[in-house]
Amino acid sequence: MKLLGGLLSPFVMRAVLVARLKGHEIPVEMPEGGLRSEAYLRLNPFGKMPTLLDGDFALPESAVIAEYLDEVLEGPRLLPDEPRARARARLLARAADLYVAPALTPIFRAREVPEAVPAARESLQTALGQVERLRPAGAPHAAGEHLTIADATLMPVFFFLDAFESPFGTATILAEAAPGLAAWWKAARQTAHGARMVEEMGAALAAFMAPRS
Ligand SMILES: N[C@@H](CCC(=O)N[C@@H](CS)C(=O)NCC(=O)O)C(=O)O
Repeated sequence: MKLLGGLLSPFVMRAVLVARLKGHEIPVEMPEGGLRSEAYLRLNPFGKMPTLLDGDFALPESAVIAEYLDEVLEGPRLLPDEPRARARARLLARAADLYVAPALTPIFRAREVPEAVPAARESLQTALGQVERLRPAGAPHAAGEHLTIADATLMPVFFFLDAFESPFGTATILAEAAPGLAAWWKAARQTAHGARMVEEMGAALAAFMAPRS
């Protein structure tokens, strides 16, 4: 098995974390020829990362990859058996995909389109407040009592809230709009998997930001 993509992508890191939380390492590499090559588009017609390769089976879309890995890899289940707990884990992950991550995109692109940042900060505040309302108050993990795919989805997205605190105040928005989530993230980034992820994504972000000669 391998993942095509790079570790700076929160979508790639979601799949990596699902595997790690189940006790597995999946190698990650950029596709030869890039995301727009004919060869890659045959595996993933969206031209986005990640794509999971499992033998001759190519699977795009990180949310689907996360559930597939949960099913095929040995280890603790990250989608609970109980239907309501399973639905809540999926709901938190979906809210991150549909509302939180898109609010961060204009902040990531602030150098090109600075005028989009104020609206993005507002959308981020709204989205984080909405996700906070979906969580059981005081839950130790993203969606409740147990680690689920929601943790693997939210952790890489929240890396960027810390990374963009200066100059965009994104960690402050989290602390003010969603104090419960802020407490969850503070604990999550101190776990072994969280600290490793922060280090890897930090290195990837520094490389991405470095001036190219
Ligand atoms: N819905 C997709 C989103 C993947 C996505 O947007 N990946 C970005 C990196 S964070 C990407 O590949 N961007 C490259 C591009 O669009 O050219 C998933 O969950 O896998």
